[in-house]
Amino acid sequence: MQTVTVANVMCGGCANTIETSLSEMDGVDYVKVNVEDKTVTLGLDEGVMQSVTEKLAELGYPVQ
Ligand SMILES: [Cu+2]
Repeated sequence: MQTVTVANVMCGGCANTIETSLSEMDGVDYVKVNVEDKTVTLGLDEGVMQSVTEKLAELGYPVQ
């Protein structure tokens, strides 16, 4: 598991968007957003972090 801090997470809707989008990606085994801390905890296969980072930016929640 690894945790990243992301910008712009404001509410449960943001959390849903992130969790739904990332969990559909290949190699993402676990994704949990903490709205209060603006963090995303991830369980990823090797080498998937780059595409997850790109997806988060695309969704409007860039990794800090
Ligand atoms: Cu929101």
